[in-house]
Amino acid sequence: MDTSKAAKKVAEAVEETVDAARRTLESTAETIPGRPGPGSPPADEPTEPQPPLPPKDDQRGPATRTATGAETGALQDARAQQGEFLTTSTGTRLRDSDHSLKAGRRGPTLLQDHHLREKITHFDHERIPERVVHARGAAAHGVFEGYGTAETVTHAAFLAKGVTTPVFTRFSTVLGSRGSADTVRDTRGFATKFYTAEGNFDLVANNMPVFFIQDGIKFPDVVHAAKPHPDREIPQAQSAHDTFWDFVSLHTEAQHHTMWNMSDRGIPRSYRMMEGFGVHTFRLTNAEGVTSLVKFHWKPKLGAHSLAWEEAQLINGVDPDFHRRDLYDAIESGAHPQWELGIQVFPDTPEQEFEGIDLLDPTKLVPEELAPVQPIGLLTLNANPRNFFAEVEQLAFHPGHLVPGIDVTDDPLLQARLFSYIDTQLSRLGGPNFNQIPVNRPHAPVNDMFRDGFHQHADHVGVAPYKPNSLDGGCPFFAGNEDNAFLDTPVEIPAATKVRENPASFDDHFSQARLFWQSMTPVEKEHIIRAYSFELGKCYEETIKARQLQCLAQIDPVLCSEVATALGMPTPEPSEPLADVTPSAALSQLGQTWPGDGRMVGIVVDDATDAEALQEVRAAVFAAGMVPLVVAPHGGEVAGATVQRTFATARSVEFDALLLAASPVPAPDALPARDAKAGAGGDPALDPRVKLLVEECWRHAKVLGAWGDGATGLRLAGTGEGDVGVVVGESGVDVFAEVQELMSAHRVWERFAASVS
Ligand code: HDE
Repeated sequence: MDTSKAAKKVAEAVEETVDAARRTLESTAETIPGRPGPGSPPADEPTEPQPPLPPKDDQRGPATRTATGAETGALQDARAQQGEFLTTSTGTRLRDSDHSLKAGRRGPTLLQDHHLREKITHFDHERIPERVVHARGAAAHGVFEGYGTAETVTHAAFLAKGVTTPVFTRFSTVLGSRGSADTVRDTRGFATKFYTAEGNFDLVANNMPVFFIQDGIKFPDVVHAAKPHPDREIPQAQSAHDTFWDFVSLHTEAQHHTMWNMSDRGIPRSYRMMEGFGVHTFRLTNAEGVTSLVKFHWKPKLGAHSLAWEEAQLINGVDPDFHRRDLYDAIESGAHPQWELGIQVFPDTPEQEFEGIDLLDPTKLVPEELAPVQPIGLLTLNANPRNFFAEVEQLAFHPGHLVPGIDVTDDPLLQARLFSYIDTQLSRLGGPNFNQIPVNRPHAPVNDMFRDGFHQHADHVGVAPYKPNSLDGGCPFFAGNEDNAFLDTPVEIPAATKVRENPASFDDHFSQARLFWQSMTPVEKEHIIRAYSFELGKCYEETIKARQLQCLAQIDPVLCSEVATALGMPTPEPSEPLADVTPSAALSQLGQTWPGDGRMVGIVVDDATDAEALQEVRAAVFAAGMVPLVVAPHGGEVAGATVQRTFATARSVEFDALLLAASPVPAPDALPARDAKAGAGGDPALDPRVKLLVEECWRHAKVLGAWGDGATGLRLAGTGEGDVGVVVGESGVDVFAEVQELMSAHRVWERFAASVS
């Protein structure tokens, strides 16, 4: 029997079950994000040819522009596959792609099999080099609207009031390979390409406002130290290893950024819940030609929030794609994430300092209390990509993609970046024409005189791609001020001697690390102590730990002694007096309330759960802009709803809050041999996996709620009414209303006891 006959038999056998399952799915699950295609598939292989299915509603591709920026008027799917039939890459229809051309059924394959050769050759070359850093990431399309408030400092057209600009934003980790886990402790990238009418502007930012090094020439060093060891190529995507701590303890300018990585900022809850920082100081020019120095900030409408460390570690195993999924699911479910773009503005003085802070030193931030962040526009991410490789992998940023009104400064870190980003695309994207890849194409007319090269998509005309020329009528012409040309701001450089040296102000390596520590709340300080203790505890060499402890002594005695105790090492004394700093409350992530858009709420049910009540709660969760995930003893349909997770497949880390509508007795698969999470059992009245869900949610300071039999479930799991962050009531809808309110603080912070102040 050949495979298609075998497949047919399988399809017939499952037809009935599939039909029933599909009916349930369609009735109850259509608003749960994550469906792989625009519709449910039939049980057997379709037999009638049809054009390619459209993408899902939440997806969009890059604008259909030419390689030179012209609007084509083509439909979005113009670049997608065409026609009803399988073809070669040159459009010839094929009747078979499963069998190679052979000399007889059992004979050798013939060299003349052009289709086999084309298919295998293309496959052999499908991979391109991953990004040398920031290899792991996810991106989404969106729109940016200017508030007009930046007009006093810049004439950049896209920042003018009411101007909307299409954007594509990519978030990333720094250290891991392309397939590494999302929730590792690391800095995150936050890079946005604005397709403005004046050319592309790339704001290539991070979720931390400072960087490890002050001069870009050291970038290969810090990256080599932080990446896996070159001999055994471990550990993947993390800083908890000797080479990282060797570098940052010897190279003390890295201590401030390291402190951010060890704080909760290193393990964000979601890409949607991260701040973004341009890090460097930029120079803006307004319509009158007056310049200002600024730092860019992204402020998430959902607030900046983090995972608990244990939660992050569990997620890396349970769902290594957690941040990707979160972003895509949120956009698919209509919870479009938003950030305000803001600037801190400083006078452009020859010293390039503000309140004694050197604005050219990328290891320093300017506290918001000294220079408030002024909102200048709103970013909304509203569509997922349609093709990850075409859009996200081939996306190429460059801090030198600037538009009139925005210029760089002499920050020596930024200066090296201005070289690096174009250079890296040459090997990653295979040649100099990467800006012609659809996702990188500007929406402004392109009239460069770059010609030829690998993968040239433009069909340039004319005979004189040089200047000056007369054969092409002197075209293209230079633009002047009145034509909105980009101006390299004429900044005066004082008479200087060529040196390989830093300004003296760059020698302060500890004061802002101390400022950050002093600005944290007690619970955030506990997390920092734990992170240093964990990471240094993973180092092999005592010398490296001792050296880093000496750095911590320079930052804070409590931090240093707590970490030293955890490492079982003596607490060193600081070698210099500690800096006298004023804390910045804006650096803490606690203390406010935020919307819960796109958060996941687990609802534990069993076969006795009241279907109507469950339906009401699900509706209330949807109405709150969140996603209800039904967790049941078995898959299929329970209490009239489609089950998204079973006790075997669920893990607490997927949920922001947990509701119990039932107190399920152990399900038949609650056997340690079948599901190790079932452990040694426990109370025979409650499924041990449900107990684990409750315990972990409690431990990670998540809100718990219960009604009806659920109250018994909570009690059997060791908590209940009266406990902090636990809501028990008569009706599910009322319970959820209270749960939602508690969730707005992100966590039940009171559950985390702090021993430091
Ligand atoms: Fe990058 N960085 N970087 N970087 N960076 C890259 O460019 C580099 C730095 C940042 O989603 C690379 O296309 C140097 C600071 C982001 O595609 C590369 C230096 C900040 C991304 C590169 C820095 C960043 C990158 C790797 C020190 C925050 C991901 C692949 C002088 C302001 C962009 C690529 C994306 C990517 C070089 C330091 C942010 C090699 C030499 C500081 C968000 O060109």
